[in-house]
Amino acid sequence: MFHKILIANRGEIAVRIIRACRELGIKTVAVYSDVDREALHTQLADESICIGPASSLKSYLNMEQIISATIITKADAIHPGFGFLSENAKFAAMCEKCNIKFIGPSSDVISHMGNKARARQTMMEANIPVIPGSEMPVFEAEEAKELADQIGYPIMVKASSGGGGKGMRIVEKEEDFIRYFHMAQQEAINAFGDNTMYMEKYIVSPRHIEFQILADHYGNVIHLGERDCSIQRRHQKMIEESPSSIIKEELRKKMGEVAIAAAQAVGYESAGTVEFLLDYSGNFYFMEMNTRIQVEHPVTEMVSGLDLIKEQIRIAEGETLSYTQKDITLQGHAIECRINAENPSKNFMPSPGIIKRLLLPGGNGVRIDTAVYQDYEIPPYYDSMILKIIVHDKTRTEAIRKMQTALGEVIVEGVDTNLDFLYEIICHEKFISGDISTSFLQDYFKE
Ligand code: MV4
Repeated sequence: MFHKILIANRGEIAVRIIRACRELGIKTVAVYSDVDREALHTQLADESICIGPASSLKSYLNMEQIISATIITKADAIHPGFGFLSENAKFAAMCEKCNIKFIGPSSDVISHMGNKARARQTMMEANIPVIPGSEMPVFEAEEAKELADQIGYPIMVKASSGGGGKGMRIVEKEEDFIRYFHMAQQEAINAFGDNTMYMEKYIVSPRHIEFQILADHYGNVIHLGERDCSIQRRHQKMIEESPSSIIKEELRKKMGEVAIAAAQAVGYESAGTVEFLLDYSGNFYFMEMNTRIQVEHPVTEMVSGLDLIKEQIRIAEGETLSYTQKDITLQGHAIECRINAENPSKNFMPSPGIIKRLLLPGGNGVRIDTAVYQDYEIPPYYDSMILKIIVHDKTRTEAIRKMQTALGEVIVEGVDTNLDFLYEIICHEKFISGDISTSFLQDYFKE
C-alpha cells in the first residue's frame, strides 16, 4: 500500500487526484510553482512544496526538482496527471531508478507508444487494423514520395514523435508531396529533435473514437467502452461523450477487443486509451495509444461507475483488477464540456486574470471538475482550461438538455470564456442529431 503520493501536476487534475488519494486514505504532496502559491491544489494537499518559478520548464517539467521533492517528503509514488511529465519516458525511468512508483505504465511502454511509427509496426504485427500506409519509418522525401505515389493521395505525413497535430501535413496531390514532407519533417525536428516520419492514407471527416482500458501487472486487461471526441478545434478537444452516438453494441464489442489486444501487444499496465479513427463506412483503424489518464476520463467514470484514478493507484500498488469484462456495465450517456479562459472572437486568445465572480451549476447528474474559485487569479503561464462540466443522464437527448441547462447557469466574470461557443455547439442541430465528425467545427463554425 502507498503511504503518500506526490502529485506532479496542477489545476483540476491535481485536485482530482488529491481527492482520490484522500478517499483511499493516502497522504498527498502537492508541488507548485511560484505563481501557484494560492492555487487550490497547493491548499488542498496534506503537504505542499515549491519547485520553482512560473515557467513550467523550471517547475512542473523540472524532473530533478520533482524527484527531490518526492525523496524529501518520503512519498512512495508520483502521479503525473496529464500533460507535463505524464508521457515522458525519461522521467518514468528516473522514478524507476529512484525506487519511486510512477503511476502509469513502465518507461519502456511509454517510449514504445511515444514512437508512433514503432507503435504502428507493433500493431500491424499483432494483426490490429492500422490506417493503410507506410510499414517502416521514412526519413527521406524522395524515397517517401515513391511510397506515397503507390499508397495514393490524399495522404498524411506524420512525425513519429508527434501527436496533437504537430509535424503533420495532409498532401492532396503528388506535386505537393516533397514540399509538404519537408515542412512536416522540419517541424518535427524543431519540436521533437526527431526526423522520423511515417505515412497514412488520409481519412476524410473521420470520427475520433477512443477506448478506455485498464490493465494490471498480471496481464489482465479490460475496456470501459468508448469516448467520442470528434468535436475538436486545432487538435484541442472541446466536447467529449460516452457512448458514441454512432457505435452499436456489435461494433463496440469488436473495437473493445481490438483495444485490449493493442494494450496486450505492448504489455500495458495502468489506465490507458487506444485511439481509433472510424471512417464513414464504419471501418476503424488504430491511430495512437495514450499512456496517461486523459482530460476526458470523467465521461467514462460516469457511465461505468468506476473511479479511474483510484483504479490507477490500486494497479500501481500491485493489486489485480477487481473487475473482469463481464462485471463492466455501461449505463446512460455522459457529456463533458471543457471551459477555457479564452476569447473565441479574438482567435481564442487566452484570457488570464482574476475571476471576479463565479457561479457554478449543480444538481442531479452534474459534475464539476475545477481548481478555480472566486477571486482566484488565473496565471498566464499554463493551459487555459479552467473548468470541466460533465453531465450524466439516461439518454443522449436528456444529457444534452442537462448540459444546456448547466452551461446556462455558469457565471464567470473577470475573464473571457468559450461558454457561449460551447452553448452554440450543444444546441446545433447537427450535434443534436449526432451527425458529427472531426470536421464539425470547420464545417459549421467557420468564422
Ligand atoms: C488523421 C486524420 C485522417 N487520416 N490521420 C489529428 C491529430 C493526430 N493525433 C491525428 N489526427 C488526424 N489524423 C489520417 N490518416 C485526421 C486527423 C485529424 C483529427 C483526428 C482526430 C480528431 C480531430 C482531428 C482533426 C483534424 C485531423
